[in-house]
Amino acid sequence: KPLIFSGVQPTGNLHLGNYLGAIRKFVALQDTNECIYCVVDLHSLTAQLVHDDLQSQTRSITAAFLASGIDPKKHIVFNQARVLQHAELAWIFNCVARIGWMNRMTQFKDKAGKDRENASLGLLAYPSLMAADILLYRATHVPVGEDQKQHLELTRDIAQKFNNDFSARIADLDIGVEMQVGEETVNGYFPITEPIIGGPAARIMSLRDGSKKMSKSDPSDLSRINLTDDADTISKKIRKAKTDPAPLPSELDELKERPEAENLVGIYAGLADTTKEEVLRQFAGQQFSVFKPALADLAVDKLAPIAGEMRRLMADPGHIDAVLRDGGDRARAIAETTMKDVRDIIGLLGD
Ligand code: AQP
Repeated sequence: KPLIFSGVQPTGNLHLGNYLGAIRKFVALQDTNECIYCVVDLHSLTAQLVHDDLQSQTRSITAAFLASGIDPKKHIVFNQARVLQHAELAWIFNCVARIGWMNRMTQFKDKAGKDRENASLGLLAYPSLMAADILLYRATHVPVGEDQKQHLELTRDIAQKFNNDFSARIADLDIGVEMQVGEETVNGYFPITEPIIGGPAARIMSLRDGSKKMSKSDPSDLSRINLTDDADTISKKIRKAKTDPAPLPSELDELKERPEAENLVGIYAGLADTTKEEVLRQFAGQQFSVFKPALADLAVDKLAPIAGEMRRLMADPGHIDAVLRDGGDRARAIAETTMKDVRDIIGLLGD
């Protein structure tokens, strides 16, 4: 049975990339699947240990989940730090994964920059914790933006190595499940999780530079549209977004050398829930002086209700905390069942 898991870090204001690349998919998947959505606060310590307002940022991401339409009664919404088993399984995965695997991660290289020796050990081990988040619930599918593809591949490698290394023990305990790995049918404990990536908004780029992804940590606020921006700010940022003087073409191929233009078309398609091709059919031959105001209207239309609902929810932090506490209790029950098996498989004495 499919089980969906995904997480978002409380590292700053959520932006349109987080919304279109991840949160909107979370909402769409909840109608037909069991879902677990997590505010991954432990992950946020990897790049920066001391935060001014981690608690409020954790609540704000939760508010964004709820305001976007995630139902915390039907599904599980919680913050990672409440369920200690995430850290426990991450430690075990640190011992499954190889340093070479971590060293190859492009996110680590980007975030550590030139001074790698000074990056936190947590930043290097980030994908182990991410694998633990997912596999603790034996999740089968993970909706994420394209930037997380490599980490998801590593999660699959960790699951496969664990299943292999402990295959005899898993068979002895009779707690494995049959699964298809490539051509082979194998018996394993952890599923080989599938990423859900794709659509026109899998990688939204900065509004100032079409070669950089839209990111919470970009120093320029003009580079991103925050979920909490008001209508004037959204319109201003789209008006100032970098473009080129040519009108929009009718074929997607013709946008290949125009990353900023393609990005705006992708944003429009993501917000309108359509394809880039369809957007070009509608706007072919139009100048940005026509397209940008249409995009701004659409963005305000879609985002203003979410921002309003987030404000309403943030005025009652007690309610948000209650949602996280309830979700944490339900997540912990599943997580502990997995950890009992994992301790047994490895041979760690526990209760
Ligand atoms: N630009 C993007 N386009 C599409 N999807 C994106 N995501 C992030 N940026 C884009 C997806 O949002 C989810 C949550 O991201 P995260 O906060 O856990 O981590 P991140 O990828 O590190 O996000 P940021 O905004 O870029 O933060 P910083 O600046 O702190 O690194 C993930 O599914 C991600 O793919």
